[in-house]
Amino acid sequence: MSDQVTLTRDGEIAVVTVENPPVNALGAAVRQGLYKAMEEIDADDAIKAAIIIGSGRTFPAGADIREFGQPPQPPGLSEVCTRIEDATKPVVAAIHGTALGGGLEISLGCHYRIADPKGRVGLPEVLIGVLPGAGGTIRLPRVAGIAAALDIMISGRQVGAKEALSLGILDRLADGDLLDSAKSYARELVAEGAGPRKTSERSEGLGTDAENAAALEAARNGIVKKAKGLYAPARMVDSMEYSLTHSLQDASNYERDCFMECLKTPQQKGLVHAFFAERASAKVPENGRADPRPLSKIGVIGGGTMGAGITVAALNAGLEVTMVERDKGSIDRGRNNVEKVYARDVEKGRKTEEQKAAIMARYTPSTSYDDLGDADLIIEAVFENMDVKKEVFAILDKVAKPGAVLASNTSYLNIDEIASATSRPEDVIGLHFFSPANIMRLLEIVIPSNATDDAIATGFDLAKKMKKVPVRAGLCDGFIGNRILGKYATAAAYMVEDGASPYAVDEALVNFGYPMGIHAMGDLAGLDIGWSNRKNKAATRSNDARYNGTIADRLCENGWFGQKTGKGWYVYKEGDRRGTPNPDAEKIIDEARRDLGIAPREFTEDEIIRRYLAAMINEGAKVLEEGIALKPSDIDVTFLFGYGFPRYRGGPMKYADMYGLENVLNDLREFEKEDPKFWKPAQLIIDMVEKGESFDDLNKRAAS
Ligand code: T1G
Ligand code: NAD
Repeated sequence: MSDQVTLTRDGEIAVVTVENPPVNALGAAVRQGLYKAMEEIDADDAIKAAIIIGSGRTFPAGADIREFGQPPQPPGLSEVCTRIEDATKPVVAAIHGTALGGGLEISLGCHYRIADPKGRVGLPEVLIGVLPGAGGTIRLPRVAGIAAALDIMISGRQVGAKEALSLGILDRLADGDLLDSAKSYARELVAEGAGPRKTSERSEGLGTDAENAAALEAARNGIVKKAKGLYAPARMVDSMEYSLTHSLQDASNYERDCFMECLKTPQQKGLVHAFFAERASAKVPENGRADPRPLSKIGVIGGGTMGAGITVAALNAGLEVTMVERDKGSIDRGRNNVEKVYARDVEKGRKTEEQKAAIMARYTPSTSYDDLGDADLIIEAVFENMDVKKEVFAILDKVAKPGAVLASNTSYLNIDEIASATSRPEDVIGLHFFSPANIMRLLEIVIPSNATDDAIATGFDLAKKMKKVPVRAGLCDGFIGNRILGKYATAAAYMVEDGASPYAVDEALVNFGYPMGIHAMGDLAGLDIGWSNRKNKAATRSNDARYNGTIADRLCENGWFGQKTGKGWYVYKEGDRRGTPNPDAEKIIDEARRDLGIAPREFTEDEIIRRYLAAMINEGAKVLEEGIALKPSDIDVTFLFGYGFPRYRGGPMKYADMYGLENVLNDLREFEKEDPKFWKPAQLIIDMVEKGESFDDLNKRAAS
């Protein structure tokens, strides 16, 4: 066998166990071990049936993604699945945890499938830019039907065991211990004389030729269109269609070719990068050096937009929450902001009244800070005003228990100064959530100068409990996300002043893969937030930098703050969230250009994207130079989970590598001619181009 696959016998039943922690990925050694095990089983007459099972927390969760792009090592996964299917004795897959991708394909190669009721199955290859390449597009439709199979593949969703049973993917759910149940099932099959049952030769899931063709067409017109920008979904339909009229061998070869085509696409590289970047963001020095403090009770100060969202995220994580507001009216509003989230869940059948009541029982509204005496962590989300925040932290310093972690959700303010209002700055960190805080997965964990490792580790522990994607950010104006946003938003503002239509800028960004453009995003968040930020900074703004707010200020001076006022860059009818271009905004743009003495010029879509990304990447490099971000992939994760950057492009720093850092530098050099101050290339980019380095090289260095 191999050291990652063991074969044991329990009488006439063979048990093949995959042992490749943490998720039993189907790397070369596992494939070789499985293949050898099938050879041995077929050769041993004493064995009447076999079981394949995963050790530890899960059945194999897929091919080993780290092997992508490496020279292939035989046997291929498709070959292993067919070898299992060709076994001369019935083979049962015993599934627990997550049988995903190649893992589900292995189980479909088996003749029978039993699962732990809490188990899940899926083919999430689309999430990493490929398609099921080991028989999934051939075997799954034969048991589950074409429509269900394509829904599972193109959504990438995980299917619970009960649903998988009803879809015909599973044959049985285990009752009690999985291995024992699988052995009884295998013995039953032997007793019944039930031989091997090849999934590739089954057709229960399939309809008539006309029905199958209709389902494929529906997929092409429906879900494939929804998978905007992704290459793999259309190939999944092609491969499935091909398999209906060709032999298993020909269909497997065709599926393989489709898989190899996907492997060559840039979006596959972007998606795999995003997969590992997301998992690398919590690997920070502080977590390695200290354990988090206990965390079961938290306090939230402020029940507004952010305080309520943070409270819901904490309640969903099973924590107890005490929310403190200024007065009765405010806390009633705060409570209502929280309760209405769960009321909607009940309304939509996502929760029962009992579940809502049980959650709200862990929520305590209050107007007294004394009620925070036993909180392990307290998150402040009051007005974005330094004096108000320092006043709050001074009170927390008196009421919070020793060892409590004190955190601010400020978007821009200096957390060292906020912490200076306490006698325990070592317990103060920044926890920068994104709105809506119960939905957005990004959490910037901001590291002030005096914070201790265990206080920081507690922030990461909270992120894990809340299923947030944490990013460690150093202290500067706007941390990682808002600081870089400031630069590319400025580049967009300059383009509009110089002649670009804000709607053309938005269209270019949507074509690039964003869910919406920066002007539509501004209208959604509220243009007044940027306006007050510009006004706050007016006194300290340097005079030799070109101002970026002339047009946006004039929109706000008219009271046009976006969706909340029905008008901003776009005009919004009642209940309409998309909006149409605001003709009055276009008048204001023309006036502003005249007042600024600007002769408007054309901007191509390509130039709009080059400027937008150059500004983003350049500031990203400066954030790395200053150690505000420890590795480029953290910047990528920030923009993937907090700012709508298209996941298949991997994030701005990954995009820079794929676009070519030299090209980024050339763009910066070109734009620098018109505005040396704004477009001055980061020294890091200049040095990396000289050394022929990529941001991926920096990621690898940070991981070593
Ligand atoms: N390959 C390599 N490493 C993997 C891996 C994989 N498939 N899955 C997880 N890991 C690593 C991960 O990087 C992390 O490492 C650790 O395992 C724990 O993961 C032909 C080609 C299974 C639901 O897409 O969705 O099969 O950070 O932190 O939250 O058709 O991992 O500790 O060093 O995510 O409990 C299809 C991907 C592959 C599943 C567990 N399969 N994995 O989640 O733990 S393509 C997938 C997941 C394929 C065939 C094709 C999740 C999980 P480290 P984790 P988790
Ligand atoms: P908000 O105006 O919706 O809510 C602030 C709440 O704080 C109000 O309900 C107010 O009554 C309460 N409050 C004020 N002073 C208080 C005090 N002394 N004690 C107790 N409660 C007090 O504001 P918001 O949008 O929730 O923003 C809160 C913080 O989160 C700000 O620092 C903001 O910069 C930051 N933030 C906002 C967003 C966003 O998109 N809105 C995103 C990230 C961070």
